[in-house]
Parts: sequence; C-alpha cells; structure tokens
Amino acid sequence: MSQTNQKTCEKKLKIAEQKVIKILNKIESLKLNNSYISQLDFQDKVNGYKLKIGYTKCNIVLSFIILMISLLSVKWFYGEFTTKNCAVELPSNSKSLFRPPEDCSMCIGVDEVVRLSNVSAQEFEESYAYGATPVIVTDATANWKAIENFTFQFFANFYRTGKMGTQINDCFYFAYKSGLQSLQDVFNMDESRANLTGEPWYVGWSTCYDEETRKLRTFYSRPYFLPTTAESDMVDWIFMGGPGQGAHMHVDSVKHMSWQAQIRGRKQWELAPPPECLYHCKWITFTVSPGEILVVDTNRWYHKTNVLPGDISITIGAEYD
Ligand SMILES: O=C(O)CCC(=O)C(=O)O
Repeated sequence: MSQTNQKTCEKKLKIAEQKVIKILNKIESLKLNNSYISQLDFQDKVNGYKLKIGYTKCNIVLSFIILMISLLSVKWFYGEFTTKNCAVELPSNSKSLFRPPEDCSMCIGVDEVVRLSNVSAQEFEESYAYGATPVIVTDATANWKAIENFTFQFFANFYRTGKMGTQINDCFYFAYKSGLQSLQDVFNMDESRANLTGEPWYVGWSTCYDEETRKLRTFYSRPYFLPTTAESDMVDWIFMGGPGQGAHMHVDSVKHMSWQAQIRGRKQWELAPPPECLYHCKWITFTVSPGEILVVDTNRWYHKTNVLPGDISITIGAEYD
C-alpha cells in the first residue's frame, strides 16, 4: 500500500471508529428495544461496502467493526451489560471491539488449568505470573480469617455500618442480571433472596475507599506465591452470588494480571480464546473450590463464570503488576 493510501486508510478507520462509538453510545442512551435492534441491517452494509471499494486490509477491518456492532446489538438485547460509576466511559461492551489482535502463541497448547501447591515466588514468577496459562494455587489461603468470616451477613454489616474513609478510586459495580442496581440494593434484598431461596442473583464490585480496603485486608493477605516485586493497588474486587449464571462471557481491559481467591462456594470458569485464535486454541473449563486461588489473564482470555449448586459463592481478588 502506498503512503497516501495508508494515510487515507487510517483516516477512514478513525472516522469509522468515531462513528461506531457514536452508534454504541446512542444504542445505550436510547435503551433501544429488541424490535428496533433487529431492524438494523448490518450484513447488507458490509457486503455493499465490499462491492463498492474492494477487499483491502482497511476494508476488512471496517467490515469487522460493522459485524461486531451487529453482535453487540444482539448482546444488548440479552441485557448483558454492566453499570459503572465513571464520568466518561465507552459503553462497556465496546472495549473488546478496539482490542489489538492477540498473538495466538499465548494459547496454543494451553489445554487445561495447572494446579500448584507449595510453589516458590521465584518459580511462579518465571513460569506463570505474567503468562497466559491459567493456574490454581491450592494452598494459599491457609491462615486467612476470610475463610471463616466472609458471609453475605458479614458484608451486609460491613457496608451498612462501616466507616469507609476517603475515596481513592472509581467505584465499580456489576449488577449482571440481578436487577440490583447498587450495593445498597444488594444488602437490602429480602431475606429469602439473600438466603438463596428466592430469585437468583450474582453481583460484583470493587473497593474504592482507603478504609474499606484496609479493613477488608485484615481478613486476608497477599498470596505468598506472587513475585516479590509485584505490587497491587489499593483496590480489591469482590464477586458474590448464588448458584446459577455468574459473569457473562467478556474480556477485561484492566491494567494488570489478577488473582482471585474462592472464599466460599464453588465456581466454574469457562475460558475462551480470543476470536482471532478460535481455530488454534481450545476452550478451557474448570472449577475453583473454597480456599483455592485462581490466576488468569482476564485481559487475554474471554471468560464467563457459573456458580455450582450449594453454598453462596464469595471471592476476593486484586490485580498485581
Ligand atoms: O468472578 C467472576 O464471576 C467474574 C470475574 C470477572 O469477570 C473478572 O475478574 O473479570
């Protein structure tokens, strides 16, 4: 491609990208219903575009963006989006749209989760800490008070009565399909729902006040296997809910790798390779049980979760650099 063509191509992509963001914002702000979304005829537009200007690299990317809008529209219809507390934010589902393509060597030959115990920080750092193989460390929560103490009621009391200190980060809250719009809703739900005998629910949130994180961290400690130089922000992530669907299939766009400790209940994880690697890599399914810590690069693996029958699932986790 000549330099002028390259420039024109980049310009077109920029315009297309801005249009996509506008459309996604519009869909989100209008809360379009199913019948509206099903009227959007993206496929014809993709084909029309191909006929008119041929199949250059630039056009393939444009077509891919348009196709992704159709898929997102369907996802919207199923109500699988989250609520976040940011002033300016791309619609949550659009993040994966602008993700750079992965090098599939990240997942080729990765067929299952690796289970480890008694692993040194050095070995973990060399083989797993920043790689793409999902790992479960089975012996890293032995002395954690969280295992005994974390229950639905613990968090209800903690958030109803606790002084949270100074806000130091954005507060994220994921309602999933629960219909519970805030943590306040979660801890005010009726008793039967809280006891998991009513309508199923699953939610997640991040800590965002200094005292909140500091107090919660007295119930658990930094996993012993993390690289000695690895640091984590003052943000922890909590996911909680009863048996049934957890998080929908998505990929993250967070800064770092993360660990997640399963405090109660059993959760099944399904990891899918990035779409561009679907022909080279396998889906991986595994279960994390109480006391186990999962380390997975959620920025590269698409992932969804499902709480298995039995106890409420409560997890706590954090990013590390
Ligand atoms: O723990 C879960 O159910 C979901 C976690 C998740 O989606 C994430 O960490 O990105």
